[in-house]
Amino acid sequence: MSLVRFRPGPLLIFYIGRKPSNNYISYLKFVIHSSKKTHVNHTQLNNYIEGTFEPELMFEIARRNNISINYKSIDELKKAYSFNNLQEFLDIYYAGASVLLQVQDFYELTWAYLTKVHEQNLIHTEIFFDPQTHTDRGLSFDTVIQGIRSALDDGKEKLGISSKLIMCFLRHLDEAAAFETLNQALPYKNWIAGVGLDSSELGHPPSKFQRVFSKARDEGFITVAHAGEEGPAEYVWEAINLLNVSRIDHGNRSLDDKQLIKYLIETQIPLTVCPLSNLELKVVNDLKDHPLLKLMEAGLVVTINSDDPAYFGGYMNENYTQIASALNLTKKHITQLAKNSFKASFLDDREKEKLIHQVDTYYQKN
Ligand code: ES4
Repeated sequence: MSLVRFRPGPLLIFYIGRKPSNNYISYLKFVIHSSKKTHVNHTQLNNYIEGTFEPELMFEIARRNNISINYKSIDELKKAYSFNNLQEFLDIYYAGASVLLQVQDFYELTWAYLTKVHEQNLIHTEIFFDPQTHTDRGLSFDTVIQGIRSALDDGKEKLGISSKLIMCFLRHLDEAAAFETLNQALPYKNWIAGVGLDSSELGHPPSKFQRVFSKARDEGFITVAHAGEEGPAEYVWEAINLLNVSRIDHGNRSLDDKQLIKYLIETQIPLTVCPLSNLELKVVNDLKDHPLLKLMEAGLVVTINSDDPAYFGGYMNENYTQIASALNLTKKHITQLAKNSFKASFLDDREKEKLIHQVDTYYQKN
């Protein structure tokens, strides 16, 4: 994303070339579109690799694998991207992912994402992947991770994009299945920075996965979890107290609980917020009602992310421009969001400081 984009997770780069006006929209457009000669960075932390599956690539891979898609054309498929809630989206998202069969398919999916975010000047991405979506169809864990990993290696080498992988457990499945997935991941421990929790939130509280997260932490994984996207603030407490998470994915519903907000401010546990996802999944009815600014002004560490950009109509740039416009964000807010994205990342402290300093310098000069 010139500001950078992706679900999971990635980091954002601002380009500096000429002075923007004081108006926030020109500032943001400037950040996004100006010359590539100098830049400030940004990262994205809540981005699903399976959620970057653009319809064109989906049809191509389906054809190659002799799998028929339930939609006659790309346009027909795109028309189906209209959701009333998280579950309606997940049904179509899992169906889309089911055309991925070979290592090469996972490679192409990931590489397509990386080249796209490279155009938006992303320099770092922290990406979710859902192994159970694939192993439940008979694929091996190895097939999935080899394809993703080798594209990420090429992304580093050829595009200069660094990355971290976060493996999510599907919370609509049971604890035993999550343990099995964790065991499958152990031989690939060096490739996976953390574990997360995703899929249908309501009725599947974090407490269901307390023991598997405990084992994951013992094995050295960082932990994160989706909480308070559709579920109650209580689920955010559970993610913090029972799963020991370093970040909350979404967390919108935290605002329902004053004590929780106080705690999130004190501890500076970040929230990875996804404006266009929230709009498309009817978590909010209008971006003007989005809680992002309230959360920021209260002093929480809030970041902007794109979640499943191929399904929700936008990568990072689109998330930034649309939320900035809806909430009248100022240059100061936008700069704070970029700095938060580094602060909340799993980069090491020296790297974070360097990147935050670049954002500050950019802000002062522009
Ligand atoms: C997801 Cl937006 C969202 N929430 C929960 N689980 C997911 N898996 C893919 N996208």
